[in-house]
Amino acid sequence: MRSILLALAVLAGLALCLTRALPTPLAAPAASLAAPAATGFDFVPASLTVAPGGAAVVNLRLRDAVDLAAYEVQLAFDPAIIAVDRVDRLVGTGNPPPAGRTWFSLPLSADPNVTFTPLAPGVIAFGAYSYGDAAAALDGDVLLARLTVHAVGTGTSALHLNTVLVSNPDAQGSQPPSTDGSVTISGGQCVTGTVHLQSRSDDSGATISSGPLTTVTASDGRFALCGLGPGTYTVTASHPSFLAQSASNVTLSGGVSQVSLPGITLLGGDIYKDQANKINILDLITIASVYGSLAATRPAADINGDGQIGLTDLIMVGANYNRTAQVWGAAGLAKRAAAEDERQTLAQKRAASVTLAQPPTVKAGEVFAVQARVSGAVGLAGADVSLRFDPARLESLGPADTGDVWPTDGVFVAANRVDEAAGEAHFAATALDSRAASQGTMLTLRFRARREGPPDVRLGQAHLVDEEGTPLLVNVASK
Ligand SMILES: [Ca+2]
Repeated sequence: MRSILLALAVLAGLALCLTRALPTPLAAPAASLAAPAATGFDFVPASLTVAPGGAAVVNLRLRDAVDLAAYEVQLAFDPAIIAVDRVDRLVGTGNPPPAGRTWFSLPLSADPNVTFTPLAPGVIAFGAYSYGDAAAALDGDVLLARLTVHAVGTGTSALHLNTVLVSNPDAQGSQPPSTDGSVTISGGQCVTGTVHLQSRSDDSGATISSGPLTTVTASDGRFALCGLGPGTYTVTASHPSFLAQSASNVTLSGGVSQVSLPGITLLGGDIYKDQANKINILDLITIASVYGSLAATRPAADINGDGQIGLTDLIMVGANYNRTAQVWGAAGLAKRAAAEDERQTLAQKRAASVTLAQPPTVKAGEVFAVQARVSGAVGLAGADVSLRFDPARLESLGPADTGDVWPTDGVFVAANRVDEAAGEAHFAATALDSRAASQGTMLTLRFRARREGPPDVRLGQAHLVDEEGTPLLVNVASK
């Protein structure tokens, strides 16, 4: 029975998917079905003000959802006043994501920039669906999506849902009411500045907020938080994968149109948002659990935004380990950036060498070790190394031991696996809030020879990075 219900739920998702491009209202639910109830859709914040040319984010919410497994809406707005840049799914992406169901965005697209379906000027469709354990469908107030909009004119545009449809896991649909939101484009006083995101080349998507006002950074990190009146404000810059920074006592006096804050860099690695507001063991465990996956598995874990959860992301957590949310423009950051420039220059000048140390030949039954060593790795903070061996020739005696290049009690191993059948060992580690030594042993693997001869273990790949995730140049020698 469960499998039939699952199939129905998947079909419901597909049906939503197929109807998404049609500008006609979505199929009405069958009246005889016991539809899931919900108080209705609304926008959070309900209204917001954006400066001319500025951008902002607003969330779509479903209040008092019951067994929510899918939804789709058509949103209407005034295209002379605002444009919608993207719609990011929030439902099913919590920290941690809800267990038991897998959520997908509608429209389904391999292109991460396709986040909604344009139906007409000022009308778009989007949604999400899920499959999995029916008991894990969502209840209560659910944030469904984050809309990024930017100003194209002035005035007030309503955010109005033309049509809505929600479904439970049994494909029973309903059409809860909705409350309009609004976006006003107007002048007023502004706080401006630049927020960079550590390890990212694109600084867009950081949220700048003060009280009910929010905006987001452009790709060069610039923002203008407008619509403020004279007064004293706290301004906070935040991002799902980064430590927030806050400036208190930002004062706007009458007659001043704009106050500029110093440029800042948010530190990456705060993937698992908890009360601690600190990069800690929860972040390390989170990234280890999805290490090597595509970003879609856990979007917040793709700190540098390259679509993969890899060494650069791991190193952000390691390098910023134990750091907490910061005061805006904390003095240490500027120094860190200057030191980083110097280190990068050094790293580019000198290539590190990675070598494997192994006996030239072994006897059948002999137990021996193979070490992956590094030298000349100035600024080394993390490594992702794979070794290959012939499983017909060698039997692995287990995952790697961590070598002496890592700080004592200051290393976290995110991946340490041996695939005996494939003849591959994979190891990834980061130093915690410190650097590794520039030379030493990264890892040691032990084998038992199945027959006499050279063990012939080879280096598959060796990626080394510094504390900023910048790759070190690596020369590889196989012996
Ligand atoms: Ca990444």
